[in-house]
Amino acid sequence: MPDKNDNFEALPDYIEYPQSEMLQRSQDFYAEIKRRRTVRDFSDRAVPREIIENCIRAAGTAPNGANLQPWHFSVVSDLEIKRKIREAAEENERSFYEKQAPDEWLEALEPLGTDWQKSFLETAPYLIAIFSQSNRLMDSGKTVTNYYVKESVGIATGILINALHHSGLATLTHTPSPMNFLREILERPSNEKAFLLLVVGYPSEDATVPKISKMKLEEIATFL
Ligand code: IYR
Repeated sequence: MPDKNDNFEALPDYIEYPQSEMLQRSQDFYAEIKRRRTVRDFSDRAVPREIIENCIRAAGTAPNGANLQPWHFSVVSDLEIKRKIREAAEENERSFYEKQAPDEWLEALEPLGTDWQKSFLETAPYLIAIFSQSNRLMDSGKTVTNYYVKESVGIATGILINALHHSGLATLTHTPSPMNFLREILERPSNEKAFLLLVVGYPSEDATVPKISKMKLEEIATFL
């Protein structure tokens, strides 16, 4: 292979599978990911921290703008901090459900059975608050701008949810609105903005989920 320059190396870990195996792998992956459900009933059973660490390592491999990796994952297991997050989230959610939310939005939420009460924020063993970084202060003292921040953090979050599911954990993508309180409670710097709060743990034994379906391939894709 011709040398490009010293910044490049041969693609290190690519594996080409025979086509029959590719087909099998794509089917297996779909079967695995389609079992993922957003859960709101969590058990308080402990989860080894190393599993969470590995899943965040996986999230950190996400493709992102200029490889500036504009994210921070704040992992909360401390009960006192979880309680503070629950209190602040419930205060906001209460006003969302009782005052701010337009009827159309409440109607859209109806099938999910959500309300302002968020006891899972204390029950689940981990809350992972995901922050996006609009810029970063480098060791040199220079501030660099990050690019495609929402896209990058969204992709990393998707990989994180996938990794946690693959490990056997249930998640809830919780979006308290507004979420500024997370930056304050978790003492994150001013260049960071809370992106979402992932609730992580085992589902409770009596966990239920809404009967919903996903759109068919023909409804979500066109092939030209
Ligand atoms: N943030 C609120 C409301 C909510 C909004 C959407 I869009 C959902 O898919 C689910 C809930 C809450 O977390 O209850």
